[in-house]
Amino acid sequence: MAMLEYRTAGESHGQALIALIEGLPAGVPLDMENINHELLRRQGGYGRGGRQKIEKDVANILSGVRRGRTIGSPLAIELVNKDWRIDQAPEVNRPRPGHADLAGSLKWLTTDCRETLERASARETAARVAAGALVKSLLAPFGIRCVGFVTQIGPVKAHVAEDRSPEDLISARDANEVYTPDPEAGEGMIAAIRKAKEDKDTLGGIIEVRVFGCPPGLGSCARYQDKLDGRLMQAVGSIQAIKGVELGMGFGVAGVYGSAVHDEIDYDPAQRDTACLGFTRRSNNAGGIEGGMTNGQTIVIRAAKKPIATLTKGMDSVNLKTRAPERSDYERSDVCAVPAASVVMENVVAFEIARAFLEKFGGDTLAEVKAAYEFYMDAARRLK
Ligand code: EPS
Repeated sequence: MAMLEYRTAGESHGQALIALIEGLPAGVPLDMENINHELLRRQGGYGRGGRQKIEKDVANILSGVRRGRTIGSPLAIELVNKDWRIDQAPEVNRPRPGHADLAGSLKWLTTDCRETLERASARETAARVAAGALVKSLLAPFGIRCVGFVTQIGPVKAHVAEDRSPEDLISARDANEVYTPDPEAGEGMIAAIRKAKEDKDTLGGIIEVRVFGCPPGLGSCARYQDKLDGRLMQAVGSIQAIKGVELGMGFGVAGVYGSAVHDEIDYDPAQRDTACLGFTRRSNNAGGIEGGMTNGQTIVIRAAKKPIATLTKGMDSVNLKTRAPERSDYERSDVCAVPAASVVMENVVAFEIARAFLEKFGGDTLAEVKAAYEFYMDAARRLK
């Protein structure tokens, strides 16, 4: 039986984007409304550019589904590009510092950066969002929820308390255009993006995803490849423009005593039937993962996104054809895509959690997955 996996294909101005998902059990009811809602959120957020006015991303499921439920076969999703013009699009010979332009042109032995940028473009993230949003339907029956939001844009930082519920985070996040649950910081973030636009510049930021309701034991300490922290870091680090990823206290662990880092353990019988099985913590600096395995606490993962490499005012570069110094090329782009990146990260994380979930509880049908989950949770509660 296939492990849960996905692949994407498609160029920014190609015919379509494709996500191919393998390894989903049969019987998972799809929530098309939610998939399309996530695609719409990815297209939005203050600071986006002109492309999003052209496209209306809607998931077209080509295979793997009958009457709204998975049937255990490979599932293909298509997102049609309205702006399909890859053959007509002009050459780009003056690479943008920070983009894949120069590295890709040297790799594929071409002076036309378009051959690289078409695939490197963050438009590919639409396919990743579709795949992640789709597998959330597998996680939902087990009470697992992923919530992504923005915690910083440029110099403006949000304050988001650790104990906020998923419902509260989602409603606060969805109430503003920069997808942050801190409305005051949101105003400052919008002002910072406006200023960057005036300055013909771009802005990055920090995004965070919290995963609620994960049972203990996803991932493994037995093989390095299976460690869930490493896998989440790879998945999140592979999102376009991400330059740093941290779990829980992250880089903050380096400068203080162990007693200020590690999360002390209590037992509360009232929480025996929740994901933590009653083993509560006084803090969550580990971000829900110890030894590469979930420990029943909320997973907290953060990523730093660099500012978009396409600046209206350009940056100093070199013409690949003549080697003469010139300003970098300008392609239509965004001033700030940090809100969109929070949607991408939420769904990318959801896919990794679903993959780890099926590694532990997998079966051919959702009914078998449920039985395995219930068996494990019951055994863990009785553990003596
Ligand atoms: C994007 C689509 C792209 C860019 C952006 C993200 O569309 P176009 O190039 O036609 O404007 O707006 O891509 C980049 C930031 C990049 O560096 O390539 C999208 O759908 O997210």
